[in-house]
Amino acid sequence: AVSTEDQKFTLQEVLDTFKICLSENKEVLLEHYVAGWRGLVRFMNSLGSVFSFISKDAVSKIQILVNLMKGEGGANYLTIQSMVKYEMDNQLVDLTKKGSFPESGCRTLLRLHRALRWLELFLERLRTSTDDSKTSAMCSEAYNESLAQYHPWIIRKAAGTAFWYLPGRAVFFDVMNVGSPEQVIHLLASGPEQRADRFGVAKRSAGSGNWLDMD
Ligand code: 1PX
Repeated sequence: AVSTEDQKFTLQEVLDTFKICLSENKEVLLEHYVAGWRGLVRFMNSLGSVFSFISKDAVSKIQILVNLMKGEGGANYLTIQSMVKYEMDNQLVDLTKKGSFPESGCRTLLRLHRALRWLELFLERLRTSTDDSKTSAMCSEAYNESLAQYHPWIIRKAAGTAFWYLPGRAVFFDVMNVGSPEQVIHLLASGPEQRADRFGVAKRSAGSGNWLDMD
């Protein structure tokens, strides 16, 4: 049975949660970032159990951040900026290869954030797609342009297999729970370009010099 809580749950709320991440002085509040991610995981879980190996990884990374926020040094994990400063100042990050700090906040957030880049690309394709567009194709194109670059062959293979089981476009629109396809498209159109403009941030370039490409 679907609980009332599940019924209230819409993509709009998740987007709003991510929007309020940005503090007045343009820092990113981790509490809301984590809450936004929890919302995404719920969406993913509603799409079926084939994706559970993907959502499990997201959940464990969310948990790493939550533990750091609740831990001894928790006060340093208020924003992404304070987290980076704290972990860098105290040499709590492996800067090149996996080493003593496989669960640093920096490394964990970087992986989650690369996944958000995938989502951004995927939702943009979904928004501009037509009735006969295949979600599996949109998903793997978005994946190849983002996350795949950081995944070893075996993970890419597993992800590619999972994409075959993605529900169709109509199910995605439905699951978002924001109304008609037109309303979904409208919501998705208030996307990253507009946000970037509003905050005076230049649009990220796909090429080098992108912080998502760090280790
Ligand atoms: C209404 C539509 C909403 C749909 C929401 C979907 C949210 C997607 C969230 C994807 C989260 C994936 C997190 C992956 C983080 C990651 O890159 N982890 C790898 C590296 O971590 P490590 O600690 O080992 O360095 C890790 O190896 C990954 C393992 C799992 C496989 C990840 C495949 C990612 C495919 C992304 C597309 C997801 C499609 C979901 C169906 C909608």
